[in-house]
Amino acid sequence: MTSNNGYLKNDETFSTRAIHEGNEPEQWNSLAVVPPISMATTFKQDGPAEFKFFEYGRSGNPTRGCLEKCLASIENGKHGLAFASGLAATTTITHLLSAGDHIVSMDDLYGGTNRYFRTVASRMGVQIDFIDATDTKKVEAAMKPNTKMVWIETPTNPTLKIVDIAAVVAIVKKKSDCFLVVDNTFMSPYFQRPLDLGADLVMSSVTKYINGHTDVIMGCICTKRDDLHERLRFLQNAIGPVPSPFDCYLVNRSIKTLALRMEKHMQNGLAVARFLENHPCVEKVIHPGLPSHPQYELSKRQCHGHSGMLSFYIKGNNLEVSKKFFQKLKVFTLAESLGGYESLCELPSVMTHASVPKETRDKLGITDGLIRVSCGLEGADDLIKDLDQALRAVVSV
Ligand code: P1T
Repeated sequence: MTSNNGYLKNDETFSTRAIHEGNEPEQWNSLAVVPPISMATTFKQDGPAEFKFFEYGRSGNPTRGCLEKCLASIENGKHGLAFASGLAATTTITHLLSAGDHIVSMDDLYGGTNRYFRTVASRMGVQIDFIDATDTKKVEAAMKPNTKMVWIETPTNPTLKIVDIAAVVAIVKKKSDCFLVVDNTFMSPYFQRPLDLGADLVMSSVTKYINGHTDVIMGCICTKRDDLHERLRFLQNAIGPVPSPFDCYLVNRSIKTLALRMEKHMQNGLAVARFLENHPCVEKVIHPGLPSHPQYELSKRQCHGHSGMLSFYIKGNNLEVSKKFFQKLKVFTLAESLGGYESLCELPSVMTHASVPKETRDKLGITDGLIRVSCGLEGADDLIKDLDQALRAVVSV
């Protein structure tokens, strides 16, 4: 399947790999076409410390093994690791560092990642600078002799800024003891594959598009690098934030339809964004697939398309108007999270990004009038009608 609209051509084998990699029937005595859910927490050993495949459920599990292989393949990686949440994956990556090391990260990040770096990792003796990585000169300027990790999120949550991944790769590669992580949650590997652009690690909140059914919390890390993988697999077992075999089964099942879902998320997201851009009750729409987005051309160069995410400023730009707007919605649900089959919207300033310091929120434009929208898989016309009636009910034109 290829994306249209002039984006980077997509990989025709994506769905084939999503369906077959790690799912080979020959790996089971039963020749099961669908990987069985293996709930065992431990595995019989031939002799003390002698085992063929698995030892103990935290260090490895057959159902998780299938999923990790499949995740690695759809990210064009060599290795994949699954975690109990996106933040568990983030925490584990940060454990690659030691006290005294320095991280270059972004001012515009998912609120939970910002909170983790600022209030948890910083207390372990790791120094972190939060910069505007959309200006790659600022990334270069922030690098210090002890910088060991650069962490970017693109598009950013919730203001959908785009970072030039290849340009940041070029900066990080100048320092042999530093690695680059890209949080790919908003795009899914269907629309953006940072490892192909030279990133060392790609991290995703699987909770979002990859699972897509709003019923699993999970994270993953994929890489082409053997050294980083070996250390991360050690940390996955040594720290212990692993997902349940049942959740691994559900996610492996969801990945089979990822390409189809993403194409529809893109269609709906663009239809809604174009509609809102001309709406009298809307001040401004942010969607990287609109020519009005400042990084429209960059997104075409580095992505294969766009997800169902957009943000907009409601006229009036205040908490009272935003609150009333949410009450009027009938198809969209007011809730945190994104990337599921159902359409959601939320107010980042008091929900997903409430933990970000107010001065940072103000600088980034995360105001009480900024509404984040995750377009699901419903009919585009129904989504548009719902937003239109709610906007007209609360904003006088
Ligand atoms: O929720 P969890 O699976 O732990 O993933 C954390 C995370 C990491 N990175 C990004 C870009 C994210 O958006 C998230 C989670 N985000 C939400 C819950 C949200 O509503 O934005």
